[in-house]
Amino acid sequence: MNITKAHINVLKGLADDSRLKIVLALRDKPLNAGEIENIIGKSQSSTSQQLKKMENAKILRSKKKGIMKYFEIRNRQIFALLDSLDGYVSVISPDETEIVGRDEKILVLGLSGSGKTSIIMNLTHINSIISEIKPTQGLKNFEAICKENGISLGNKELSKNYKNIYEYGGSIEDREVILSNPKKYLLNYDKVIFVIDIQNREGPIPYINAMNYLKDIMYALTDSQRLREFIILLHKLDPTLDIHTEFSDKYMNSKLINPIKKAMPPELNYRVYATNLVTNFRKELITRSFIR
Ligand SMILES: Nc1nc2c(ncn2[C@@H]2O[C@H](COP(=O)(O)OP(=O)(O)O)[C@@H](O)[C@H]2O)c(=O)[nH]1
Ligand SMILES: [Mg+2]
Repeated sequence: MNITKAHINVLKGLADDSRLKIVLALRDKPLNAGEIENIIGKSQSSTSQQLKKMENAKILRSKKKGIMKYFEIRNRQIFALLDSLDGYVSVISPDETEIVGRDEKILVLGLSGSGKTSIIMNLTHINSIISEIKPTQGLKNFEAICKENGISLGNKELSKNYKNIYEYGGSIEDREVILSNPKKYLLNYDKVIFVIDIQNREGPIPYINAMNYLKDIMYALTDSQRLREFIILLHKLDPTLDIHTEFSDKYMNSKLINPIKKAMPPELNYRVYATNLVTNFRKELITRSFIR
């Protein structure tokens, strides 16, 4: 590799949480400055400054449509670069889960008992007696979950992030609500995390309820591509499990990972991780979708 100014400019152009957020927001379609402003939650002047920098770094370009100016990604190779970065980060810092920037809204979904609340607690650095928490019903903001269960919100710096983490309960009633209007319940978030309890195999066909829920969500969403980031956690992959039997790679591939790949629409950007809380939220990347 010959190191040129262009190499440095691209890296500098990306090295900021707002600018990274802008790149991800432009993945699906061009946006105008006002729309970008809303997404990154910054002022008009700060947004236009960032956009200028990114145009100069040749990451974005703008186009006039009538009186509106739209911004778009200059070359989609940038997503291959970001995906490599993401893979690299998940290898070198698998435990780094603290989210930079305060505006990203995250929704955690999955069947009841899959481990959603426990994962959120762990991501937000709250260790508590998790088994005492009653099943989450309906939509809960994490701050509300904490209040209800008398859990300390920790230091103020982190507590700002808690406000942006939401959990939707996994009961049949709750699932019906979500599926009745997925646009309303799912597209409002920057990141949707779907949790599958790999220890709960539910009857003759393994993982049938979790897979049906996942498929229903994907089916309900096919006419829209605005799910920005979708992450599936194959959760409770505890280190004590017998990896030679139902938890072997081969079994997990045929019963879970391949069915997931089949269920996902080809245009959706998603990643699948194996996780457990026994080793303090260890996550290991299993598969990711192709870059468009
Ligand atoms: N073995 C194991 N149990 C877990 C793990 N994570 C959560 N649990 C347990 O799973 C149960 C359900 O967790 P909860 O967070 O309430 O699930 P939710 O209904 O999806 O919010 C609790 O008893 C947790 O202690 C894990 O990684 N391994
Ligand atoms: Mg819960």
